[in-house]
Amino acid sequence: MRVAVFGGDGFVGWPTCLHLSNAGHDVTIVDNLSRRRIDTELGVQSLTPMDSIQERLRIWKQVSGKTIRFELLDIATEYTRVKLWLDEFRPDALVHLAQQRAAPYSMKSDRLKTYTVNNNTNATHNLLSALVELGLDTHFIHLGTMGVYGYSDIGATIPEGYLTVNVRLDDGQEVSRKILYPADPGSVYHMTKCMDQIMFAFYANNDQIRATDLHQGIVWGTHTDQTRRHEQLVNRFDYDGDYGTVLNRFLIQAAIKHPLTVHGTGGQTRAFIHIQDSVRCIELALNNPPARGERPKIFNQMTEVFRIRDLAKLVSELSGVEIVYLPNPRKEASENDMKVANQQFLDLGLEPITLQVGMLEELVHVAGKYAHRIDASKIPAQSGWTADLQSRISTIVDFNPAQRKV
Ligand code: USQ
Repeated sequence: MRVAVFGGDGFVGWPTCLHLSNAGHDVTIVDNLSRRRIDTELGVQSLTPMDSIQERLRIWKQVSGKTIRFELLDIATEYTRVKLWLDEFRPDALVHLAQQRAAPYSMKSDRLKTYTVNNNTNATHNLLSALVELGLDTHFIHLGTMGVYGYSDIGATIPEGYLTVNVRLDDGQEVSRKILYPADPGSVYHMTKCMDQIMFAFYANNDQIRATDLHQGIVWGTHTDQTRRHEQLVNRFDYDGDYGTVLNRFLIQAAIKHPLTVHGTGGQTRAFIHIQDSVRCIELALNNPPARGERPKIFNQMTEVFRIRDLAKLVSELSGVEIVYLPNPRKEASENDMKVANQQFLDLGLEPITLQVGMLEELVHVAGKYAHRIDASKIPAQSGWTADLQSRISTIVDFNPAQRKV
């Protein structure tokens, strides 16, 4: 298939491109390289050393014999170029990952809230609008988030996108309807993913766009089968207070004997998935598109559920590093339970990598290997969800032993 991967230079995008190229698809990356710009803005860098996108693609060609093309394009602001490019490339499928994906970054300031909304919603809408205008029947695969559901415990398993509700009609009869699960975003970033869902529903209904929305949990891990093939194909790994996700942060903290930074009680329960499974799921979605006229297909792209303090305990037991419970800079429930349906991917053959199996490898072969590149001053969370919570940030930074030594 001809596949366009928008955001193919990012953490999920890069291994997705290699995975799909390896599977024989004709892949082109479209990216504005904004993730690299944000690293510079925040004064941070990936734990793993990353080459330029052109160099990465040169190495991929050398290692695999396969070509992945690259187009430097900002799909959120350059609508006309996006349309011209789509008209020329005419992909069978597109994978849309070209969005600002960090919740803390999206809550840092009014400027970054606005940037996140403008970038994420315009990116999605520009692609949808161009497909309709060009009359392309491209399968639109979007990386969404588990966070669209919120994390409140209602005592029922979170379904895959749609909730069955019974509606009492005016004449007293009851009918059953499937509706989009009520959106309950926990950050401006998550809010944009909720808005994406509405756009897919509208364009699937109005223009028969074939859309798949992948509600992904927190990704952990670094390597996939393809990124392992050469040192210069390595994936990025974020550990800073804005872009680092919780388990990857705990792993590098363990590697440098930095206390594991649990926010609040650590009673927050979240869904997780390994990066290798993430790219497999995208391929499964690619091979199983919805029919024209069907409502958007929604998958829960996650494999395991953990409470944050239990994750910290696991990493602590493995590494001997202590846990610290810090004031939570986020506005989120301090304790929640969560059960999530993910049968669709299991039925399609996904065999999940479990944390118990994969974590040790990460700790030794990634966090340990690159520990010399860690800047401990970038570890503390820097973004409060409200002005009140922002005032706790100095407590978090002061609490941080690594920071105290500086
Ligand atoms: N947390 C800690 N200590 C830390 C970092 C985080 O206790 O040092 C806690 C947070 O307070 C939160 C939980 O861990 O309760 C998860 O935080 P996270 O930074 O790992 O994940 P999150 O901000 O939710 O966002 C990440 C990705 C996002 C994706 C989302 C999936 O950045 O792109 O959509 O995970 S989900 O969480 O299921 O919505």
